[in-house]
Amino acid sequence: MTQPNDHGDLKWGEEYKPEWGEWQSTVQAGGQRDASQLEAAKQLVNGRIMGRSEQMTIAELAVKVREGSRRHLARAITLVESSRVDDRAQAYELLREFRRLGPVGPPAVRVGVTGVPGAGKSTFIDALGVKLIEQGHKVAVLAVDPSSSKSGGSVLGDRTRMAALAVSDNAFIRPSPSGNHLGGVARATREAMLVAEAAGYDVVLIETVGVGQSEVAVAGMVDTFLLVTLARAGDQLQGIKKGILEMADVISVNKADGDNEAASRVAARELKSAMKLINSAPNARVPEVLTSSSYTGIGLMEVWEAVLEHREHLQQSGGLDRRRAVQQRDWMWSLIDGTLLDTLRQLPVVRNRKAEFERLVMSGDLSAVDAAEQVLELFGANVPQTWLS
Ligand SMILES: Nc1nc2c(ncn2[C@@H]2O[C@H](COP(=O)(O)OP(=O)(O)OP(=O)(O)O)[C@@H](O)[C@H]2O)c(=O)[nH]1
Ligand SMILES: [Mg+2]
Repeated sequence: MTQPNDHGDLKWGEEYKPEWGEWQSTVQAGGQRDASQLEAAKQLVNGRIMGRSEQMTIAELAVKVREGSRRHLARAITLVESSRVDDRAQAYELLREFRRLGPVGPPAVRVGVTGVPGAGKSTFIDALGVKLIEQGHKVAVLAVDPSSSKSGGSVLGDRTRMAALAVSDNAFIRPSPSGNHLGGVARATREAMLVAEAAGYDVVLIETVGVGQSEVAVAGMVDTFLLVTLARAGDQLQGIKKGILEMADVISVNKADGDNEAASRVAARELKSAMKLINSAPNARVPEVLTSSSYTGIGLMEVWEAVLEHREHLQQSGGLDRRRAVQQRDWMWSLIDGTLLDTLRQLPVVRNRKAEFERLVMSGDLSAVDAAEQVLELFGANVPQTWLS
């Protein structure tokens, strides 16, 4: 007999590699999964995640994570990153369990770190992270980079660029989950953040690529957005979309060392003036613009102070609670959107006829409106009866 929570019951999905969706729906050819299978799935953590020799329930896994076991933390994050149907059900159960157990401490400080490739984000996080650990913090480093699965470079890069942090017991570094679908990568990172916080990590730093869309996703998870930029002429405005400048809560002109030091200060001053123009509304908070070097360490803690000040300001004004409330609301909708879309696209009746519909629309034999209507009718007639459980 296979494990009750094994994937074997999902015959139609076995060789199917999701093209768009990151996590598979709970739909299968004949309808929904058996209720007893679902219950079993919630109880014993998938052997594939835990290793066959260790059997443990989701509730036990939650306790181990909260006790600070790194091995269980890594397993729990592997679970939430998985896109398999059975893993998704367990991942949501794990998050429910954390919620039932209540917070481990005050809310973690969540910071998004963005900037063009090569701006020095990883090196900055490494150097800053070591200092924060010296202050007694536990630091989790996560990443949102939907391109990382294509290049494969970022995994290697993060591990080697964060060498000092990587050896610390109070740091946990997780490269971007793979997948070229931003929604799925962002979902996995958000859930990994919740797992790390349950394990007592009180600082979460999320590195992202600085090209636009990923920042919007990360802004939906963090309290403060830090933009790491460079002094090289025009760099601070080139390559960084204006929208990202508008999102930044704190900016640091990085690599302010050696020959670059003076130019960095000039660039910071110029950027400060530019930011005043961008945030010209009477009560707008103009982001702090500082300089930093991960090589000399100069300016790192000042940047961190500015991050904390921004957060403090948010907290005082009630903005932090509001921001987090809005993030919860948006998370709900992104779970609904993502699940609906993935379910629709993975529904066998839709998948089997996808090519046919596309051909008819492209040849002009069927209008886009009529085709959409028919696909949605197929969906309506075959909706599953369970979703996230
Ligand atoms: N001079 C100087 N060089 C730095 C500093 N920080 C990083 N670098 C160098 O800049 C290069 C890129 O650093 P990373 O930390 O990998 O930059 P990143 O922004 O994380 O890059 P991606 O993850 O590829 O987007 C590396 O060669 C670093 O050694 C710094 O403070 N001063
Ligand atoms: Mg990096």
